[in-house]
Amino acid sequence: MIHAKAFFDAAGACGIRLYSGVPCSYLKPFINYAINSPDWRYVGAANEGDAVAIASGAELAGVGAAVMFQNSGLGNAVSPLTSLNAIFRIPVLLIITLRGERNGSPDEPQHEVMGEITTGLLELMGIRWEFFPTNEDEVAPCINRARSHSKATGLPFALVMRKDSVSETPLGRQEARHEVPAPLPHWSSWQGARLPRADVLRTVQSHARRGDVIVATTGHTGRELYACGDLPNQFYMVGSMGCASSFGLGLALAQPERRVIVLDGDGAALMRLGALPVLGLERPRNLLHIVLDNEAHESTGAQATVSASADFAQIAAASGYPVAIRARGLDDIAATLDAPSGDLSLIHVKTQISNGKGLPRPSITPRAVAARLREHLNGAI
Ligand SMILES: Cc1ncc(C[n+]2csc(CCOP(=O)(O)OP(=O)(O)O)c2C)c(N)n1
Repeated sequence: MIHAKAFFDAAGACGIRLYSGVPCSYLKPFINYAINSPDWRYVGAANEGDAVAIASGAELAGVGAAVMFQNSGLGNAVSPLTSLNAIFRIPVLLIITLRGERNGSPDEPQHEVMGEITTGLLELMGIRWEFFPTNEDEVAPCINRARSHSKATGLPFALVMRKDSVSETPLGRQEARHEVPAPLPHWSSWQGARLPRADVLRTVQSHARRGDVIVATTGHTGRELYACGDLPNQFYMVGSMGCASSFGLGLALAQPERRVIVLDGDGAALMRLGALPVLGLERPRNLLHIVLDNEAHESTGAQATVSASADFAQIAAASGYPVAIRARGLDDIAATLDAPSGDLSLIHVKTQISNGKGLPRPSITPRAVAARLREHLNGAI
């Protein structure tokens, strides 16, 4: 058994400063230590996939990051692990508990199947793993092996944590960080026009500042942004649907002086709606979240989403975003982008459905997109 401090200190020496995750009873002392300690940043995520995306954003922006969760949530993380980390080559350190270990101490029935397949599932995804160290002398060598592998391959590395690996750390006092948000005025019907998505994207490009980063959600939005003009500060999230805002959160926390603009879809935002209260609590002043709401999964044939009856600005306000705007036209979007100092903001904009015919797919590979964005993030703001 090790003390959490031994791990955090050794990981800190390798540049790991941000942790995100979802609790597990096996992880309790480890997460408690992260929450208690002022030396490390812990971002509690709504689900394991969001935690992977948050850590990935931080990592791309130059802050080493680790993700911790129970193996029951590994399935929730498969989408970003396979279609974000693997293809863009964004390495994060994974700490995954092993509930239901075969031949381990008896565990509850819901862990039986995942306990059997956890390490096999990691191997299927091409993720190298080791057991989490249980002797303090093994901690630094184990983290060094993980980081060397990630450095050489650009891929995540997993440490699989068995029961009783970490000694007790009680949870300290957790301050309430924000007041309960005030609701927006009631929204009875949409007041603004439905804008062509390309016009919104061109407005964003032309009002973005030189150092800004633009993250575009899965499907037609990324393709249309690319068609409007391919730029090194743009990230086309071709997979990991729903992860754009969490990924943007990681970027924004890692580089608080740089503005991050997230272009989300209604389908994507709904898929991982739990991200909004996490952003609302973390409240990065440098993040602007724009939901392009065409009320459809346009990219897969324009099947309706449920967004016709969902008020994203109200959801954002109720989730703790200090600014939540219903855009009536392009001017509202331009004005928000031109405002001198920011606060976490969401703009809800209704867009037209297009058939997407003729939209190119980025010819630049995901690896090249990530590599040039790293360079942009290393440069001046
Ligand atoms: C996890 C996951 N489920 C489904 C898909 C298939 N898919 C790709 S884009 C898309 C629709 C996205 O809808 P929305 O965010 O509203 O954007 P739009 O297509 O309208 O631009 C879907 C369902 C996927 N890529 N990933």
